[in-house]
Amino acid sequence: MDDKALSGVRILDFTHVQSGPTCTQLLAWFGADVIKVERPGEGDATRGQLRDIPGVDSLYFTMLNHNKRSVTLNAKSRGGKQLLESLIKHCDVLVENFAPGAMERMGLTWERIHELNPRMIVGSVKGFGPGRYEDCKVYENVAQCAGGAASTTGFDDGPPVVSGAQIGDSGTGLHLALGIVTALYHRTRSGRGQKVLAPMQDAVLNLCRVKLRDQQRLERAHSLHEYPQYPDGKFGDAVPRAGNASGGGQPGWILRCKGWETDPNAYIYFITQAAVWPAVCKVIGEEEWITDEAYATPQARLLHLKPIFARIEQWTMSKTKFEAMEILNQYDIPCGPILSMKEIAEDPWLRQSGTVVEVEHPTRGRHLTVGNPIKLSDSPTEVTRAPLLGEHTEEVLLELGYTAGDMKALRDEGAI
Ligand code: CAO
Repeated sequence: MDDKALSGVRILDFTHVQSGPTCTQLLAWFGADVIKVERPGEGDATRGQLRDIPGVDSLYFTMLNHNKRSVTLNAKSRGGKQLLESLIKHCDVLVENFAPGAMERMGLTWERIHELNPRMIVGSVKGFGPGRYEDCKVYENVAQCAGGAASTTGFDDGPPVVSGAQIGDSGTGLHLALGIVTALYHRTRSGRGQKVLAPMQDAVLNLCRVKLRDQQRLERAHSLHEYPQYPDGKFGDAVPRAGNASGGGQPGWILRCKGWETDPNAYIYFITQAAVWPAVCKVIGEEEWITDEAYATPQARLLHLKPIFARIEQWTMSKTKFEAMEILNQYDIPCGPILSMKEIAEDPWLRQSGTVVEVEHPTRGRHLTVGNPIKLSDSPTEVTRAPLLGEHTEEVLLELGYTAGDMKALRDEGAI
């Protein structure tokens, strides 16, 4: 018996690019039957973007669409519209991330969908929620900028910086997935579907929550003592960029390790957690700092973070990042190596946990992917390859009751 957590849940996946597909991929990993609807001929634009092998679906597409089925359907043709309506009646959830107004232009208003299937949950990603930008198209970095991430990332003397972590796209997809399973749970009591909206700006802001905390602290105190601007620099009226400072009350910084001159990732993140301050002093050979008034308390240390980290760095530069990790972990000193993508791809433990997975694909061969980072003890994830364009059109139409003759007519019309 298929006892996956979401088995039996059918998702009409009308998503493209990254944000929406992240959400439906997660739902597929939890066991939902995800039917991805794509335009005949071209499909999701990412199939052809950033291609590394000519004529083969890109890694961009294959890494965001695992465990799904693909149906091609022209939503603007007569037959395609009918098929879409059958799918709406057949499925529990519709997920989409089209530009604002695109669903309505296809005739798929919330009212129409709800009329066809009152139990249907409709999950949407949009760039912005209601307001001055609600009609705008949005990509990842726009969301990072509008959600407060860019203005608070980077160094004080440089421009705003966007993060390599796709918090706008994949971050919003995660938020939407939670909204959808919550609505599914609610439906078990109410019997009705509802709309779930995850705007990208809001999702990024949610992930930047601590910066809004700091904005209010700044307004009260005109200074933020754990920020690198303290005690020498000036604070303005908005939260400044904090470089590599730790986001919380435990001061941290990125320090060079042995080999940094040639290896761009020979660095370690080092946190001077108060509880292990004596151990830090012992490791770096500054035991007098344990009792010296200038260093003994977390409050006093905030005035000297730069020289403290410079001294710790003298020590980390004498070790590789992995040697430093090994020593520091013996003392429970929180730290982490700066891992390159190459190191992550080769990491045996991430492979063992199923977070880095090798998948066989019929046209590209074997490729690496990020598996399900959320582990359910009774519903383990088996990562399967992304579908080829329209690979399951016939299979799904047969399930919907379409005959071979119906399918021929739809094909002749260009609807599938
Ligand atoms: N059959 C027929 N038409 C289809 C179709 C199908 N199966 N699938 C899509 N289309 C049509 C849509 O109906 C739309 O047509 P209209 O413009 O005539 O209404 C058209 O394809 C294009 O859709 P789009 O405007 O969403 O696509 P785009 O490439 O121009 O914009 C994006 C992409 C991402 C900027 C936009 O979709 C968007 O802002 N989405 C919401 C925010 C979001 O998710 N952003 C994250 C993207 S990942 O970085």
